[in-house]
Amino acid sequence: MILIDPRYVLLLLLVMGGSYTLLWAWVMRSSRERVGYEEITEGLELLRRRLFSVIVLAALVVFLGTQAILPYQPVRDVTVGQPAIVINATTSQFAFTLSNTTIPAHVPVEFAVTSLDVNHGFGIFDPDGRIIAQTQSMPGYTNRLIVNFTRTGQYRIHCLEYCGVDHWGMEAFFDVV
Ligand SMILES: [Cu+2]
Repeated sequence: MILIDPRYVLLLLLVMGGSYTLLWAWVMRSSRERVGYEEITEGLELLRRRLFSVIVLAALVVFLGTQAILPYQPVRDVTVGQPAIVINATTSQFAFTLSNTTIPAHVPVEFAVTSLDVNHGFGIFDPDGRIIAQTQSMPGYTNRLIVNFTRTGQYRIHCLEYCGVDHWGMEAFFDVV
């Protein structure tokens, strides 16, 4: 798994934002001069068409070149097995209700997830805070999420679908023993 330090992301955003601001400052400064329309567009049409071709070609190469390394198939090939226990998980604004909050490790566990009101997310985070499984929680429908916990500890469930004003605080905990 690739984890990027959030400080590098912030630095990247600052560099991008700074470059963009400088570019617009330059555009604002240079827009004071009056130049004829033809003078500006002359030669630009050809450049624009060539650039467009290069971008389309590059996108096509990246799209086709990365088909063989897409991570979906290895995930689809994994078989978790018949669940040993079923945990009923019900969501409502803004809480999770679990039929059991102490869950055994090393056996397939099924979460039967449904909602009493609107759509919610059901994301399971391991003791290090990394998401390991998720599904949607929908009214009138039960989604079955089967997980085999290989580590003991306290896990957290967090809503991953914006469901209202207190969405940010919608979480629950369970222990894998
Ligand atoms: Cu939510």
